[in-house]
Amino acid sequence: MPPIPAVSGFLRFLDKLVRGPIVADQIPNPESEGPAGGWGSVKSIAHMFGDARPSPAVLDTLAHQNKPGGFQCVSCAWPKPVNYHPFEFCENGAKATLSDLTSARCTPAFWDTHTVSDLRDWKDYDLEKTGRLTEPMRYDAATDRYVAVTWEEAFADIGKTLRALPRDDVVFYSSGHAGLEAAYLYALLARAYGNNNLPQSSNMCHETTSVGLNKVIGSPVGTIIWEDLEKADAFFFFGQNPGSNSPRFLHPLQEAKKRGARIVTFNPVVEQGLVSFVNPQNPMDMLTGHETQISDEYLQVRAGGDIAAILGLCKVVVEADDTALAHGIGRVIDIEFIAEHTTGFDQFIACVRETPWSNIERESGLTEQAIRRAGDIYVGAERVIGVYGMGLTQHSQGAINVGLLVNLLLLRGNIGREGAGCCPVRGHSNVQGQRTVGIAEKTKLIPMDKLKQLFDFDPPVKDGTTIVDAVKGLMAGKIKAFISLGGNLVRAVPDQKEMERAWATQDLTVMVSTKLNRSHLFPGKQAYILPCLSRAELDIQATGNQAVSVEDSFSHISGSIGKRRPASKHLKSELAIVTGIAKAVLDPNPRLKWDEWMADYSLVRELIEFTYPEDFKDYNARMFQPGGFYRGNDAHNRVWNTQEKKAVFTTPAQLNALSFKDAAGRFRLSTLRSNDQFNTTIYGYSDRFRGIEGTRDVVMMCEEDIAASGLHAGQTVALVSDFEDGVRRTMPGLTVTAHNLPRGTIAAYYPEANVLNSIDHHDELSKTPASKAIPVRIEA
Ligand SMILES: Nc1nc2c(c(=O)[nH]1)N[C@H]1C(S)=C(S)[C@@H](COP(=O)(O)OP(=O)(O)OC[C@H]3O[C@@H](n4cnc5c(=O)[nH]c(N)nc54)[C@H](O)[C@@H]3O)O[C@H]1N2
Ligand SMILES: Nc1nc2c(c(=O)[nH]1)N[C@H]1C(S)=C(S)[C@@H](COP(=O)(O)OP(=O)(O)OC[C@H]3O[C@@H](n4cnc5c(=O)[nH]c(N)nc54)[C@H](O)[C@@H]3O)O[C@H]1N2
Ligand SMILES: [Mo]
Repeated sequence: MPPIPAVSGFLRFLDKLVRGPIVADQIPNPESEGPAGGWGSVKSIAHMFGDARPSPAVLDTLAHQNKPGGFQCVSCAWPKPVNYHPFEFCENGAKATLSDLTSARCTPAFWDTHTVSDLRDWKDYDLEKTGRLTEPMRYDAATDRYVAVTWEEAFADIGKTLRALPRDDVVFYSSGHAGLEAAYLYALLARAYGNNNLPQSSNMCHETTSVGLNKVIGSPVGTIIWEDLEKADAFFFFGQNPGSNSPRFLHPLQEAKKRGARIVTFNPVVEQGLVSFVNPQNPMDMLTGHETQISDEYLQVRAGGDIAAILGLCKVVVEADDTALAHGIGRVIDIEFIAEHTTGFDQFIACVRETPWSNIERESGLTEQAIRRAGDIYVGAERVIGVYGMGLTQHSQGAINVGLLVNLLLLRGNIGREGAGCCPVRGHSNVQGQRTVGIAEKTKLIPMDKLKQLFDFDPPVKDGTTIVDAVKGLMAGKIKAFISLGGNLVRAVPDQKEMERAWATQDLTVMVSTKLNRSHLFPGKQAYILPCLSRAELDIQATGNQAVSVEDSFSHISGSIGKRRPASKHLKSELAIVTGIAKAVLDPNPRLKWDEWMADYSLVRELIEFTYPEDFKDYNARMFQPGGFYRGNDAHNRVWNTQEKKAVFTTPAQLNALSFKDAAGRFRLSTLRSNDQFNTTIYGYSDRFRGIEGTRDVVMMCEEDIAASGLHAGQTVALVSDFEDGVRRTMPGLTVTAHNLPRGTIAAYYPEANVLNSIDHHDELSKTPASKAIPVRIEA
C-alpha cells in the first residue's frame, strides 16, 4: 500500500480540481496512446469533474468507495480486496460516481423547451448531460412531452394497466445496477404477478457464461477468488479489456508481474491496458512514469477466431505431453485429474491431433510460431487463470468459445486449485447477484417451493423470455408492456431501428432510471419515467438510512451505504419503486409485506437468506466484512454440478465462432466500448487508449484493408450489414480510421453500431447477441 500521506495528497489534488478553476491543463500531457492509467487517467477524471461539477463533498464519497462502511461502486463488478487500497476506485469508477453525483438536473421544466421527437436527434452524450432526473414523469402524446405526475398517480395507473393485460405479455427487464434486495423483490413481483419474464442485461453479455460455462463445469459463474490472483503464475486473457472495463484489475496484474507471472493476451485490438500500465494511485509510479509491461505475448486473433487459437494452444500441450511420455519424464497433461474429474477427453484430443496447423493459422489469423510461444508459457506455468469477456461471449458460437477455454484449463488441472481457474469478468456492479437472487427467466434456477412456502402463492411454472425472445415478441406485437429496472434496452439490442418502432407500439413502458436515455424517447401508449436514487445517496426509510448489497465477479457479497444527499427530494429508492408498483398491481396477500420490507431492508435480506440458505448464511451479520462474504462455488472445490457430474471437454464442430462464411468484400465488424463510456452512457468523446478523439463516428480498419478496399483514411463511408436475410441495415457517416487490427476484422463503437446487427444473430446455446463479429460490407 502506498503511504497514507499520498492519499490525502491525491485527494487534495482532486480537491483543487473541484474547487478551483479546472486545472486539467496543468496536468502533464499524457501521450494519448501511452500506458493505461498514469496522468491520462487523472486528466480524464479531472475533465469529468469539470463537466459534472459535483459538490466538493464528493471527494469524501470517492475516498470511501468500495470499502467496508462506504458504498460499492456503481460501475463494474470487479471484486473488492480484503486489504483494500487507499483508493479503491479507478478512473471509470470515479467517472461513474461523478456522473451520478453531477450537479446537472433534468427537471420537468426541461420539457417546456423540448419535445420527445426533437430529442431523437440528440446524441447519447447530450441526453446524459441533461443530468439527474428529479420527478416521476408521464408521457403526454398531445404535446409530445413528458409531464410531472405524483408517485401515487403513477403507481395507480401502472397497476391498472398491468392488471388488465395477459400475464405473458408483460416483461420485467433488469439492467445489473439494482442491489440484491430490490432485485429479490422485483423477481417476486413478476412471479406474484404471474410470469417468469425476467430477462436481464446479462442476456446480452455473460449469458453465454451462465449457460455455457454451467454446461461444462456446472457453475454459471467464475471459479476463482482473490487469493488465486495472488498465486497464479500466468494469466491468459481472451477478449476482455481490463484497462477500460475493470481497471482495478490492473493492480493485481501489476503485482503479479512484479512477482514474475506471465500474461498472454488474445485480442484483435491492441488494448493499451493489456500492454502497459502506470498506476495512477502510486505517487512513485506517477512521478517517475514507471510503466509495468502487462502482456508478455499479444496475439491479435481475428474476431471469431478463438476456437482455432485455443485449439492451437491445446496442440502445443499435447505435443509437449507426447515428448514427455517419449522421454519417460513427468507428464504435461494432468492425467489423474482428467481421469477422475472429466469426460470427453479422448474425443477432444483426437480433434486436436487431427486439426492441421494450416487450418488453425487460417482461422485464427495467427502464426503457428506465435501460438507456440504462447503455448510454451501455458505449459511452463504451474497455475494458470483463464480470463475472458465479451470477446468470447458475444459470438454465434460463444458457448463453444467458453468451452474451449475450459478445455485448455482442464488439460493441466487448472480449475479448482489454488492460483488457477476460470475468470469471466462481469459487467454491471450487481449483474451476477441479481441472477443469484431470482432475476431469471429459467424456472429451473429458482427454488419455487421456497417462494410458495414463504409467500403462499403458486409461482408460474412456464419459463419466461430471454432478451432475444422478448425483442422478437415486441417486434411481432406480442409483448404489450415492458417494465425496466434500469437500463436502456432500445439502445442495447440488435436491430435498433426496428426496435425503436416496436418499443413505441406497447401499451405501457415503465423505466426506472437515473438519467434520460434513448429508450425514453420511444414511449409506449402509456409511458412513465420513474427516477430513482443512486447507490451513493442516502436512502432514508421509516427505520433510518438503508444499506443495500451487491455480488461481485468472485461471488462475494458486500454491503453498501449511501451518504450523499439525494439529487432531488422526489426520488425513491429502486426497492421503494418496486414496492410501489407491487402494491398497485397485486391483490393483497398478508404474506407480501411490502410496507414492512420497504421500511427495513434487513427484513428482505432475511427473506433472501431463507430462500437461499447456503449462499446467504448470516447475511445481515456478514455483509460488511472486508472484501465481502463468499457464497461459495462448487467448481472451485472440484465438485461438478453438470449433467455428467464431471467437467466436460467440448469438441468443436468448426474452427471459428461464426454463423457465416468469409466472402469477398465481407468484413467481421466488432463493436467496441471506448474508455469514455459505460455501456450506453457516453461520458465523452475521448478514446485516449486507442488515440481516437472528438468523435465516435468511425470505422477502424487496418491500413492494408483500407488500401485493398480502395479507400483512404479520413474518407466517409457507410457500413451495410451482410446477413443475406433480405433486410437492409446501414450505418452511414463513418470516418475511415486506420487502426492496428488483423485483416478482415474491423471495428466500430457500441451502442451506435447496433443498427447493423440482426436480432437473429446470437450465440446458439444462450441467445447472447453476437456483437463481436457482425458480417458487413463497406459502401463508399
Ligand atoms: N468503463 C467501462 N466499464 C465497463 C463497461 C463500459 O461500457 N465502460 N461495461 C461493463 C459491462 S456491462 C461489461 S459486460 C464489461 C465488458 O467488458 P469486456 O468484456 O472487456 O467487453 P468489451 O469491451 O465489449 O470487449 C472486450 C474485448 O474483446 C475484444 N474482442 C472483440 N472481438 C474479439 C474476438 O473475437 N476474440 C477475442 N479474443 N477478443 C475480441 C475487443 O477488442 C475488446 O478488447 O465491462 C463493464 N465495465
Ligand atoms: N453491439 C453491442 N451491443 C451490446 C454490447 C456490445 O458490446 N456490443 N454489450 C451488451 C452488454 S455487455 C450489456 S450489459 C448491455 C447493457 O444494456 P443496459 O444494461 O440496458 O444498458 P446501460 O447502458 O447499462 O443502462 C444505462 C441506463 O441505466 C440507467 N441507470 C444508471 N444507473 C442506474 C441505477 O443505479 N438504477 C437504475 N434503476 N437505473 C440506472 C440510466 O438511466 C442509464 O441511462 O448492452 C449490450 N449490448
Ligand atoms: Mo454487460
